[in-house]
Amino acid sequence: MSEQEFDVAVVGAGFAGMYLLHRLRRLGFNARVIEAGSDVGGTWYWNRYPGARVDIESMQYSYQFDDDLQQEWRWTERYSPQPEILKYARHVAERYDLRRDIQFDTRVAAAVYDASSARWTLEAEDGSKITTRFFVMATGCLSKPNWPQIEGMDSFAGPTYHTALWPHENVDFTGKRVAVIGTGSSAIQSIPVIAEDAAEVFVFQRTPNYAIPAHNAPLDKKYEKKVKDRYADFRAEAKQTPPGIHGRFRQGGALEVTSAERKAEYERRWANGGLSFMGAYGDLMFDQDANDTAAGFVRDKIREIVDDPDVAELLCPTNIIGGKRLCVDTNYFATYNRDHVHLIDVKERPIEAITPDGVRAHGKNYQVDALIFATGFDAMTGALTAVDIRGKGDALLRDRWADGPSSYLGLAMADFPNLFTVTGPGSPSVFTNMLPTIEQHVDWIADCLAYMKDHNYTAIEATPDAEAAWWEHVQDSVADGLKATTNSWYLGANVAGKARVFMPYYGGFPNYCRKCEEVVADDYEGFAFA
Ligand code: NA7
Repeated sequence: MSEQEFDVAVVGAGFAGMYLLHRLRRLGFNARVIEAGSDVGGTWYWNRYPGARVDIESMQYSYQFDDDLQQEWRWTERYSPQPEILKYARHVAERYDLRRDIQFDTRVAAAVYDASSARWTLEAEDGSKITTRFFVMATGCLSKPNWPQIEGMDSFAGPTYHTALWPHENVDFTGKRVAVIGTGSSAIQSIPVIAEDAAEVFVFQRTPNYAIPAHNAPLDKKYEKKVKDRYADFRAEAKQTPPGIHGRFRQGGALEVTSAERKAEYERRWANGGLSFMGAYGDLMFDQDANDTAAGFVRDKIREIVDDPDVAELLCPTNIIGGKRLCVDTNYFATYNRDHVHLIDVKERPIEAITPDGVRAHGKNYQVDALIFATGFDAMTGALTAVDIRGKGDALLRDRWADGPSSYLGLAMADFPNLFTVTGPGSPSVFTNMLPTIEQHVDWIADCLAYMKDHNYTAIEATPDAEAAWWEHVQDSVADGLKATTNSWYLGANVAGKARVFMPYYGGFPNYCRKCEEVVADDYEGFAFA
């Protein structure tokens, strides 16, 4: 980074950083985006593993801030593959001439607040620095890869991959023996594609996952036209649903109907595919018996699809459905009917070691030519605590969050003035369609900075009371239901040593937006200006 001064520094050139830059420029701010990768795209820049695809329908997983953009852009598939989403991000960068204010290949290592000047100094890993009045971490919820702690981790002699750090060049598994560790969404998307070429695939499964078929297909042109003819209304309707996704969400209880009616409803949703499966009944995440009906339906589907009954049982999840993020698959379960795809259960007896030529489990060395970690992320907080962020009185964010994060609206933290987070812990983020959520956050932050400019304020900070009250509300939002009963990355349970605190806000997108609007209407209630 060159030694320059900016009004706003934004870390991350994913969809959040890109839109924020666009908004800030229009408001006349001198802004700089700093990005570790070599191009825009964030999640879609890094996660290039075979089969990577969004689990929200393409017509909804895009920006809506510019109607010309959303009318012009043509998606080709119902669920966009990673290369097409990256192409879209690049198109946006070019359309709004964003790259000239983005510094690529630069990873921010530290940020220090100086109270006397009310400015931040950001330092990159290469030692270069910039100073800025405002500092926004637009670093994403799932961006810090999680590597497991397994004996001999670095001993494998062949190529090692992480799904979240996939190489840019084509990786050819033709004729190779491949081990995949993990069975989350990334593994579920990539295993069927890898199995197309590989000679043998060994999947090491700790926890089986529920997956609903995507039924991906070329985007129906008639549907595209129908949506585009009323895109604004379509988007507005989506924002009224808890996840901010247009779809059918029913209010009734699963046990209020006969078992035949329930089965028919699940069959319709299975045939339609995707995440809307969980919208079948309003109590699936609140009532154990209701949840059991949906979970049992999916388990029966797995038993129908998978030929070998023992393998099918191993693939059947026993935890609640929806406790972990539901996966959306293409041929995942059927892939285990192929003779060269092997499932190794490592739940009771964990992987013993990574060896120079494979993976040792159950006392056996599974020899492979390539090793893939599909082991997820240090979610929600990982990218924020990876930077040495020091606020007032030298408060270090990483230490502050040692027992779990706390934030006002997922936007700002007490003692860290002029720092904003986009989709931070305490916001609905990962429970929603990320694109509209990102736009809502960015608009809120941009409007706030414009307000400060108008009022000649130089510093803003969340008050400790407002932050504590919001965080209590975030915890209350999951207190009654089943959501927090599963060991998931929402709880930090997937990272060794991480505090178990529920991080995203489960109160729904409409309630969250209302709260953000009320805060503004109330002269930024819960924030102190200087
Ligand atoms: P996930 O969903 O966090 O999945 C990671 C997987 O890796 C999961 O099955 C883990 O099992 C497994 N894992 C982690 N450590 C180990 C060890 N030591 N041994 C065996 N298995 C292990 O990450 P993804 O990248 O698939 O998806 C993340 C999100 O991206 C997803 O929710 C979508 O929103 C998109 P575990 O379940 O912890 O027992």
